[in-house]
Amino acid sequence: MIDIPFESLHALGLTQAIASRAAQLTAPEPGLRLARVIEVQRDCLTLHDGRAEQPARVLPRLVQQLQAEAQQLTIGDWVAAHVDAYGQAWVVDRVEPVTQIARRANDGRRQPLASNVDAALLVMGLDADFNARRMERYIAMVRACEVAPVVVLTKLDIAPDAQERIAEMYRRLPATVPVLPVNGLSRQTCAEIGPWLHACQTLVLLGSSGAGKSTLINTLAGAGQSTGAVRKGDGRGRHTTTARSMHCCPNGACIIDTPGLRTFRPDADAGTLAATFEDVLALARQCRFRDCRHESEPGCAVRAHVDADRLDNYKKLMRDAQRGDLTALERIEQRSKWKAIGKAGSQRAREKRA
Ligand SMILES: Nc1nc2c(ncn2[C@@H]2O[C@H](COP(=O)(O)OP(=O)(O)O)[C@@H](O)[C@H]2O)c(=O)[nH]1
Ligand SMILES: [Mg+2]
Ligand SMILES: [Zn+2]
Repeated sequence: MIDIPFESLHALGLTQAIASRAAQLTAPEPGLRLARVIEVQRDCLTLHDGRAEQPARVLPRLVQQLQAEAQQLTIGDWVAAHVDAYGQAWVVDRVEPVTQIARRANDGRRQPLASNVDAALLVMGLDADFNARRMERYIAMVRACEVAPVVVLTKLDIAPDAQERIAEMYRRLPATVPVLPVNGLSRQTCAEIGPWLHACQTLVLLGSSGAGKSTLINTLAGAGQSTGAVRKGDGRGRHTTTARSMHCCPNGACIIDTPGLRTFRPDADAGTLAATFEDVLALARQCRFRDCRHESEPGCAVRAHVDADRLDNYKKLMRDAQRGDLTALERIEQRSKWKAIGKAGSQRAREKRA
């Protein structure tokens, strides 16, 4: 049986759903405790079991088992751990995550970013970082993982084009996605993001490097007393930008900081991604033709109402996802086909010039 001190783990975001999954773990080791992964470094994890944090290693058997399932321990995971005779903590099993945000690496491998999160704060600067297409990809990525997106636009106080950019975001995104323009350095931001910071909620911050993620954490977690469960946001200074770490807010929410995330491919099939563009899907039902591709067909409700650049981005995401669905062999075939077309093209260009 695994020891689950619900009261002390509650501050780390333990929910009833996780607790009942944990109770079903059948690891044979005695003296197991439930703990949460609060920090991930290259080859070491930090766990918190409600009493203290502790560096831990992962049993090779578990590493292999997870690899076989294209999985990997990540920040926010709940694990069963025990301490050996030398005082070394070992992760022996993992509770299957309720949600997990993942992307696909360039080689096609699945890369988990954070587990057991309720909402994702998608952080983007209103300065040169601003890019509506990238924000739409973030939204698609987290919605495909059944995590609620909250758009946080930082640097409201210093970006000269802030009002235009905020308006563009409102125009493009469906009304169901909250958009919060903030000055990440101001205490006022705690009140604006407050509704998403309930006790027992776990949030993850995603956005490119320099967007203001660590600044937000400092403002949200640093404002007030540390609960003692997880270190305060300003805990160890700069390392938070190179590794993933979890921080506690005064009102009980847990926030996960991640290093810069700029380019990525969502880990979802085209159908799932399409569903995250709810405005496009809803309007598509009103197109005159049932198989409308929203290109030049007459009576297209999507083209009439959706921002043109948003629609282009939607189509691009669908193409990318379909490419992602191909097998490795199909991808090679497709690449050589494109190569051949490219070659023929430059041949023609040469002939033209000659
Ligand atoms: N004026 C202003 N500066 C900000 C704001 N948010 C972040 N910054 C600054 O932008 C820089 C990068 O922020 P940081 O939180 O380290 O970005 P991260 O890489 O996403 O963690 C820092 O110098 C912050 O002080 C904001 O809302 N207003
Ligand atoms: Mg940072
Ligand atoms: Zn259409």
